Amino acid sequence: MTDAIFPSLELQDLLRCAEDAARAAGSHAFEQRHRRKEVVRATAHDVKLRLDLECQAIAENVIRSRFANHSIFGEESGGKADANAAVLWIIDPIDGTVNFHHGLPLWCCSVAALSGGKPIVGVVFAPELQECYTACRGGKALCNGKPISVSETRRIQDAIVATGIDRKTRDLSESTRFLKNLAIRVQRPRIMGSAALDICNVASGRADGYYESGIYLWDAAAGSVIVDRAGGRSEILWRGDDLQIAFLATNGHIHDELRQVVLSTQ
Ligand code: LIP
Repeated sequence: MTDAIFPSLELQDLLRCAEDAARAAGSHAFEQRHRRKEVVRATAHDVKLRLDLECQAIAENVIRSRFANHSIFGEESGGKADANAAVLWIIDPIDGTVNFHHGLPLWCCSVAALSGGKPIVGVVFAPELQECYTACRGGKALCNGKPISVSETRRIQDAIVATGIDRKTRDLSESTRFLKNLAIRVQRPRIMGSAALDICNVASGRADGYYESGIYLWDAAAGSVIVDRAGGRSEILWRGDDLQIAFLATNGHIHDELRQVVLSTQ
């Protein structure tokens, strides 16, 4: 499928740029992982690392060097994203920061390009897993260059569903109620600590669904293209005015049922 605004040639340029940015930033975090305890700011349930800031700057520089007139917004940017930009790049320099900070390998760098508010290119690079997920509108979802696809799981009772706890308390009780409802219905719920990787796990068929409330667009934008192009379904179920979202991604088969579990929890 080609696109009137972004012919496939240009989409490939955006995709290459997203991959180079994610690989450059992720590799920096990996090479400098001995500095994972360098904290700029800590709150009760979160940390801001010096490497978060460095990795965002690295990803931004890669993008700026090729697309000087595009808008860029990242987890570390502050202020507001330019929603009207023809192309808006969204970066999460280290998704799964707390995992990274503790030395757990489940973290990644996530880079997406949006057009008209919709993600059209997504790359998720997980250096310690040596996995790089890529996809663009109209193309195939790949992991390390090989096509991936969502699982065939059709019944929610056979599903692994990943989630997370909304630490910024849009409604913490909603997250815990959802976890309880989920545990009753699925084979196993999982909390693994990186939204972008959770979504890629759905895309590659390792998990069957993912839902989390209170994450941000930068956690899910790249993953949403990847899971959609892997044959799955994704949607934003709630949107705040500061890019905070509630996000659902599935293999498609369990989508409506899992959405029902979410809605029955609210
Ligand atoms: C984190 C996620 C994690 C989620 C947290 C947070 P960060 O991103 O990916 O899975 O539960 O709410 O958003 O802060 O490490 O980039």
